[in-house]
Order: sequence, then C-alpha cells, then structure tokens
Amino acid sequence: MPWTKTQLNESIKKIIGDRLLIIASNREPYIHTYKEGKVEYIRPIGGAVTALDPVMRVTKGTWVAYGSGNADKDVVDKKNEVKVPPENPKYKLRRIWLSKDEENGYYYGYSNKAMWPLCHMAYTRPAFDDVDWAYYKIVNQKFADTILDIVKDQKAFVWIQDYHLLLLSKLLKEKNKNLITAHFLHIPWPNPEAFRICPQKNEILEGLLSNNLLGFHIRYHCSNFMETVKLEMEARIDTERTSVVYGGHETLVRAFPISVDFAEISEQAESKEVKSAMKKLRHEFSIENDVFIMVGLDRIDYTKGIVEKIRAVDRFFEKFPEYKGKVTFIQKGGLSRMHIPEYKELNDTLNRLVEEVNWKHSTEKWYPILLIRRHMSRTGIIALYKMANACLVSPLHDGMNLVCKEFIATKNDLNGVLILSQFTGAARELDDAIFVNPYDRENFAIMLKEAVELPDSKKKKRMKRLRSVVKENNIYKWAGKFLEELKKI
Ligand code: GDG
Repeated sequence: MPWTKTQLNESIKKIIGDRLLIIASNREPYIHTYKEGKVEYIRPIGGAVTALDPVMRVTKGTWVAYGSGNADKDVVDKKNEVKVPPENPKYKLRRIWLSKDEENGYYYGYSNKAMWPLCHMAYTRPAFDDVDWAYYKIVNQKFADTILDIVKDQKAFVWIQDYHLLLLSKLLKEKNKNLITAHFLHIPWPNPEAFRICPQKNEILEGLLSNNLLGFHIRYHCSNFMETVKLEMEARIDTERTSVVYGGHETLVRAFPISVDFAEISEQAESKEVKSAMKKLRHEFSIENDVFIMVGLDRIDYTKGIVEKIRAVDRFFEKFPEYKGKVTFIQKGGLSRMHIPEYKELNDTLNRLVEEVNWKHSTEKWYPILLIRRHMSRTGIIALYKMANACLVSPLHDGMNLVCKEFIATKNDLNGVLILSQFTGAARELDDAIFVNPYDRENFAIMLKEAVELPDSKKKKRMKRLRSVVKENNIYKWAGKFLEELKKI
C-alpha cells in the first residue's frame, strides 16, 4: 500500500517524540501579500512545501524562512512569528528579514549565480564573488541565530532545505552540540572535477559534513558527493554505512527521491473545476478536438532546456510537415530570478524563438507553439496536463523534476505519453517514458514523432506502469523515509 498522510503523521510522532522540529528553508510555506488593500496569502508551489507542510502540522514545530511577501511584516508578532495555516493554525512560521544587499548577495548572488550553475551541468559558468559570499555567510548566520533563539535548551531536530543554507548546520553546532541536523539538497551534486573549481569548497563541505544526515534525490548524487569529499577533505568514507566520518563526526549520506501528492492530484484532475478550466483553455486557444496537444511547464531557467525543446519542435515540423495543423505545443513558462542577466536574456531568446518558429510554420488557423505567460492557478495547471496528449520535459540537468510526476498523476484515463530528458533525476525511476537527449535536436524531433504515433494500447500500458511507480513512491514516502533514517543516528 502506498504511504498516506495519516501513516506519515503516525510515523513522525514516533520518531520526533518530544523533540522540537525546526525546518529551515529560503522559501516560506505561506506568503502574505496585499491585494487591493487587503491582506491575502499565497502558497508557493513545489514538492518541498507540499511534503513538509503536513509534517509541520503534526509536529507543531517552527518553520524558519525568509519573509518575502509585501504584507509579511504586518502580520507577525514581536518575535516575527505568525501561526499557519492562516485559516487553521497548527504551527509557527518564523520570518527572517533581509536587506536589499543581503538578498542580492545571498540569494541572487552566491546561491543562484555561483551554486546553482556549479551544481547543474548546463554549461553556464558559475560566478564566485567575494561580496556575494560574505552576504551568504551573513544570512546563514542570521538563520542560525534565529534557530538557536527558538531552541534555547530544548531537545531539537533541525531539517535544513537546499543550497541556500549550506553552512547552517556547522553554525548551529558550534553553539549547540546537542542539536540533531539533517540537510536535503533539492539540486544535483556535481562530480568532483566540476566542484573542485569552487573557491569556497572547503567551507561548504565542512558545513554539510556537520549534519547527522545528508539527503540527495538519487544515488548518483550521493556518490558524487562522497567522491568529492574523498578528493577534497581528510575524511574517512564508510562504504558499508554509506557515511562520511570527518573530525570524528559521522554524516549518513542517503538518496530520497522526492515526489508529488499522487492521490490528491489524481482526485483533483477529476473535479468539476478542472473540467471547466479545460473547456476554457481550449476555447481561449481555439484548439480543435482532434489536435494532438503537447505540453511543457517550467520555471524559465537555463537548466530546463526550454530553448532546446522549442528547437526540437521546430525540427519536428520541418522533418514531418504532414503534422502541421495536427499537433500543437503549449509551453507555460513562469518568470524566475529575473534580476540575473542570464535569466533575462533567456526570456528574450524564448520570445524571439517562438515568434520565429511560429512565423515559419503557422497557417491561417493554426500556430505550432503557444507560449502562455500569464499566471495560472493550480486548477489551470492540472487542466493543462489533463488536456495534453503528451508532456515534454527536457532539462539539460535537473535534481528530480516534479512536472513529469504531476502530469502522470493527472492521467487517470491512461491517455498520455511522457517525453523525458535522460538528465533528470526522475529518469532513474520512470522507465516507461520516451527518453530524449535535449542536446540531440534531430533525435528529439524523431522521438516527438514516435510519441505522436504511439499506438493507444502501448501508450496505456506505459502510462499504467508510470502511474504505479509515482503512486507508490509518493511525497509522503519521501518525507517518511527521510525521518525514519533519523532512527539510525
Ligand atoms: C527544484 C529542483 C526538484 C512550474 N512552472 C509553473 C509552475 N510550476 C510548478 C510545477 C512544479 C514546480 O513548479 C516545479 O518543480 P520542478 O521539480 O520541476 O523544478 P524546480 O522549481 O527547479 O525545483 C527540482 C524540486 O526542487 C523538488 O525537490 O524536483 O529538480 O530543481 O510543481 O507545477 N506553477 C505555476 N505556473 C508556472 O508557470 N502555477
């Protein structure tokens, strides 16, 4: 039986016991904003928040994160805390405030101009700037001070998320040795050759090796990390326990493939709201019923291979012009990190490219590519997946990728094909996808044809197997397995 929310809740109670649970992440689970003068809140989308919010609800701990909403300061108490979920408070969200300089240096700078490109093999050169690094340390220290203030002399377990807080565990343990810390990295860990260029590598590795448990999405990232440690540090690798011993302290290194709430998405996909959103979308884009729809959904990021995907769609219509008017590719793209020049340039390139490809192939009544820029609700996104005959997921490198798993969860009728880049963490689990190398435009175009022409019976067989994998390895299993591992500490 797949893991459920209830089972996770029971498991957490046993593992955490009377310890205080603290989650530390850059992004907060609830963002308060002003809309027409009134305070509203939004929930950022993504696997981590979906998985960790129920964990926090049960353990009634504290989530520490950067307060990014324009109404965030107006709803907190003297300690900068607000109880969430706002409609039915269960745990505390403690907000950390950052100045413009701190946000620039720590978030846009070191996290996203240095660590992000360093860990993703997408051939974007990382930029290591001393000022950014200084701010990165300042902000990690801010998180540490806040957490120490919350914990005081209680027994506590701190679960750190992602590449923004790589130094946090060490900073915490310098002041409080009794804390148990675990860190989950949502991005890949590169091979040692790639990582060794980082001028701050020793401090980063020391930071990570202060944790009791270190998690990555897949085994390959774990072994890259262990190889990196072997090359850079005087540490002992224990292959039996898959752990690293550094300065007498052991860090367990484990793979936990993140996922989605399969049951919830499949249920939502059958809702009236989703059905009516599908109708609206078809009408908005004037898509005929017999057109084969391919869908892409990405944050606009150079690691996601969106340009490569559009070039492959272009090549598909060049090579197989008989499909003009019969196949449409809808790409939804959410703007991301626009203060970084590479992201702004990528966005401009996408606009230009889509315009060129549409001009080249379009007919009076049909466009090959529809680029959706406007914000879409969760219902809209699920409607988009559900109306698609195929989903195109083509990152140049991705820790896991949740889009492909969300698409699979909506396909209750088994009517859909997944075209997936070999360079995603998800490719290790989803054997029944049609695999592509996004750098190989010619073959990508051929694979698109294969997806369009895949006979119904084969399509259904593949989707059935894909669904059983995602159903079994759902988000509750991810969180449950991570917490269970703590028992070994
Ligand atoms: C990091 C790792 C890892 C995307 N565009 C829009 C939109 N989305 C939603 C999707 C999905 C989420 O955002 C994206 O998740 P991904 O996993 O694909 O990618 P990252 O944001 O890069 O996440 C990744 C993940 O962390 C979890 O560990 O899988 O490898 O890079 O939920 O539905 N939602 C809306 N509009 C968009 O334009 N509303």
